Amino acid sequence: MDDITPAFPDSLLTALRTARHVTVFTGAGVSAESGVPTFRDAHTGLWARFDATALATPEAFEADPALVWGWYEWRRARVMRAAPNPAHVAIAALARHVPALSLITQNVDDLHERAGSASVIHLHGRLMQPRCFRCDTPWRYPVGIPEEPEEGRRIAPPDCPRCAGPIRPGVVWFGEPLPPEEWQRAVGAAAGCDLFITVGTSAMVYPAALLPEMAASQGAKVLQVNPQPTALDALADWNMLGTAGQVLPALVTAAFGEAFPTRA
Ligand code: BJW
Ligand code: ZN
Repeated sequence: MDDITPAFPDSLLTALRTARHVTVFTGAGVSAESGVPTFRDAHTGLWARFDATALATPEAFEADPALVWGWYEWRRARVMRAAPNPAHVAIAALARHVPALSLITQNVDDLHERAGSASVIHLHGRLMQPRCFRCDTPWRYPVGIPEEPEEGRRIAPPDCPRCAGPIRPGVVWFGEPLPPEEWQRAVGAAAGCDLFITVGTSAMVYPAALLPEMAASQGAKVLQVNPQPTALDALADWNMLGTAGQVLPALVTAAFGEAFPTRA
């Protein structure tokens, strides 16, 4: 097998070893190697096959709740069958090596938590925490992993036990505000860190995409981990071109000597 261990500049390793507060900011790319599709990657991204405006807005849910609920049930079934990958594991491990680590994710899956990360800031909500579309009452899924419905299957959402309104996925759709407490925590983590690591995001969705700029403007160094160029290339002090599952475990090993199981 080819040696794909990336080489890291000394300046990056020093920045990581001496950082007092590291903030990690993740997007869909961190879960790609777990088999969870990204949004904007050509061919494999969700938006290559589905129309965002027909699925990820409150208007879309009002117009066709069963289409939207069915799509999220398909995604929930996939996430529940997925496992954290070496990138999630390395981020959880990094928290044990630095004095303080904040983890901000745009992802609605729970793979960071399942890898052992605590206090994850979920900017775009959580797939596993649905609530009523009308009265906001939280709703619980039945226990167990659902059958994976075929793509595009309509499934009527459950009724709210309190007001009989439709239950909606617990995610933030376009045009909706981010959860205010999570946003405030994210702004604090960006402004207060000395190293900001952005992983697997195209940085095209706002206001989340402002966070790397906020960190840089407060003096933090910025590391980007992504196999493709993004809007953040010019801002980042280091661009590690590679997948999260390759780069992050190798980085933690290079900086702190913690070894990770190699993949078959
Ligand atoms: C790998 C990899 C591997 C692949 N390893 N990497 C300013 C200007 C213009 C527009 C706006 C603006 N401010 C707000 C807006 C509107 C809008 C917006 O940003 N639109 C833009 C698209 C232009 N924003 C909003 O509407 C937000 N709300 C808002 O602003 O509210 C204001 C308000 C205030 C008060 C009252 C009312 C309103 C809400 C945004 C919500 C976004 N929601 C989604 C869907 C969530 C639910 C769901 O999951 O279905 O969140 S959209 C989607 O994009 C999802 C993601 O979290 C988000 C970001 O995507 P991400 O993670 O970057 O994924 P990709 O696919 O784009 O990129 C993947 C990357 O991984 C790529 O770079 C790959 O190369 C890389 N990769 N494999 C490492 N193995
Ligand atoms: Zn209700």
